[in-house]
Parts: sequence; structure tokens; C-alpha cells
Amino acid sequence: ERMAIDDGAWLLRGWALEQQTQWIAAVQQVLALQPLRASCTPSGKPMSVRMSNCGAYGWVTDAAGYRYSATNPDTGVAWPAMPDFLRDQAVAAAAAAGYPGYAPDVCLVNQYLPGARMGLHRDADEQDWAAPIVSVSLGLPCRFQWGGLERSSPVRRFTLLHGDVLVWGGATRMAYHGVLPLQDGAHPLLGPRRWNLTFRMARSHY
Ligand code: MD3
Ligand code: FE
Repeated sequence: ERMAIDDGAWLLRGWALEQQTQWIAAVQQVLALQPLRASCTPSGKPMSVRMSNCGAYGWVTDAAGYRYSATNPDTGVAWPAMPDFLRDQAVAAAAAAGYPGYAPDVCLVNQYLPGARMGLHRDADEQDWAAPIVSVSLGLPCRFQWGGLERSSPVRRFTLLHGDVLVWGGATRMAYHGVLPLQDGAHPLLGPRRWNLTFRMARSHY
């Protein structure tokens, strides 16, 4: 079902379950070409989440800053093309949430192992903030939190489950959000991990 969770933001609960095998295979295909990378914040703090990307651009961070790059900054190798399955699913999810004409040029793959977390932040490195973000959760559940447009806004929390798809558009596109430390556990298909796919339009216009 489609559940409004905020102004312009929709939760498509279990939307990716039916084709979970294809989702997992597509991520494995990307990770075989571009293994997960341990990254640091611009201030040099190691991040607990490991990342890879597919698409024309990837979101990266290192001593040089947060940015979009066509290549893996560790190796200079271009990110693999976004698999058609992933692009088609992201476009369909955006349309189901009321955002036709979605054209993602980035799919960031985040891997959380138990204990990994993502602090409260906004996604602001994209050129066109009118473009929604599509986020897909696979593997272990997590506690997700989001607030308002100010870092100090009160936060709300809910659990994201394997197969859930979130579409963030409208005013909520620029909300602060984060992920609490992943709890121990083992998912039947993915074991002790959570994958999050975040589709974005980094350089294209909505
Ligand atoms: C709310 N990832 O990669 S996805 C990120 O689960 C990121 O790995 C988290 O935040 C994760 O930047 C959360 C859900 C998400 C993505 C973008 C948003 C929520 C958002 C943009 C605005 C508001
Ligand atoms: Fe984010």
C-alpha cells in the first residue's frame, strides 16, 4: 500500500518484495564490478556505512569533500551503468508516488553491518532539488529517523523493512534524516546486513 508519511513523501511498504531476487542479483552485479568502499568524511572520520554506486555518477566522500563523481576516487574506474531493472523499478516507484518523468542518474548502494549508522544529514549535493529521491531497503530492518528542514526540528522514527520503498519529494525532499545503529540479526537472504539503494538525479533536471 501507499502511505503518506510527510508532505510529498510516500512509503511503499513491501513494494520490492515481489522481485526481491532480481533486486539482490542486480546489487550483486554492481558490487562485483565496484566493491563496497570504506570512506571518510571530509574531516577524516571513517564512515561505518560502506558504499558503491552505479549510474553516470556516484556519491562519494573523502578528504576532498562530499561530491558526485563519474569515477571511483580510489581507483579512477567509472561506475558501472545502472542496470535496466534498477532504473525501471525506480522510475515505476516514483510514478506510483505521483512523480512521473523520473530520470535517476545515480544509484548509491549503502551497506550497513550491525552497529553501522548514518547521522542526521540532508541530501543537498544534487543540482535540482525538485527531483525526488527513491530509497529501497533490503536485508535487516533498521530504525530510520527524519525531522524537518532544520537540524533542530523534532525527529520522527519508524522501522524500514526488507522490500520497503520510500519516495521523498516535495517539501520533505530537503528534510534531515538518518539511520540509527543497525541491530544484530541475520536476514534469510542477505545474512547480517542491510542494503539501501538511493536513487537520485544528481546532474539531470526534473
Ligand atoms: C529523507 N541513506 O544515502 S535512505 C543517504 O537508509 C541516506 O541508507 C539512508 O540517507 C539509508 O543519503 C536513508 C532514505 C532517504 C534518502 C533520502 C532522503 C531519506 C530521505 C532525502 C530527504 C529526506
Ligand atoms: Fe541521505
